[in-house]
Amino acid sequence: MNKGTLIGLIILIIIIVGGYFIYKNSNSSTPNPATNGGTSAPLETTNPNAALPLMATTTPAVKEFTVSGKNYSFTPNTLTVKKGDHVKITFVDTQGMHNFKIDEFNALSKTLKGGSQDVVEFTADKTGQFQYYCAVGQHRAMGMWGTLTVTE
Ligand SMILES: [Cu+2]
Repeated sequence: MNKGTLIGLIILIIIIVGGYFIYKNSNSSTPNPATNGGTSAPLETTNPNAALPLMATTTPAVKEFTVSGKNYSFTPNTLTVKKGDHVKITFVDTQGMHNFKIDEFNALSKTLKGGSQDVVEFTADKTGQFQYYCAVGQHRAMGMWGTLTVTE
């Protein structure tokens, strides 16, 4: 092997190695546009969040009911409100000694004699079905209860 072929071989190696790095760099640069596209995607997910404040602007409504009680039932025995409603119930006792109670909302009227009434107020801050009942004696077990449904 003479000097001429050795230099030629070195030049050839330089061209091959240099060509490899140029090829590799051009390859590794192609994923960059994809990652740029990926970083812009999370910006689009902020748009659904922008709609949430609109839903939160609904003003709490006042729902008023009159519920009458006698031995041993409530009329009506079902009430339905929406979550967040302020509920105002006028409990009218038409016969016997009764009250109106909902444990989950800490709602309790005075214990009344027939012919009197009391107002119970609370905010329906959770969804579900809740029992309202008379807490006097065994009246609840005797059927003096109803169902308050709080919807979303
Ligand atoms: Cu009762």
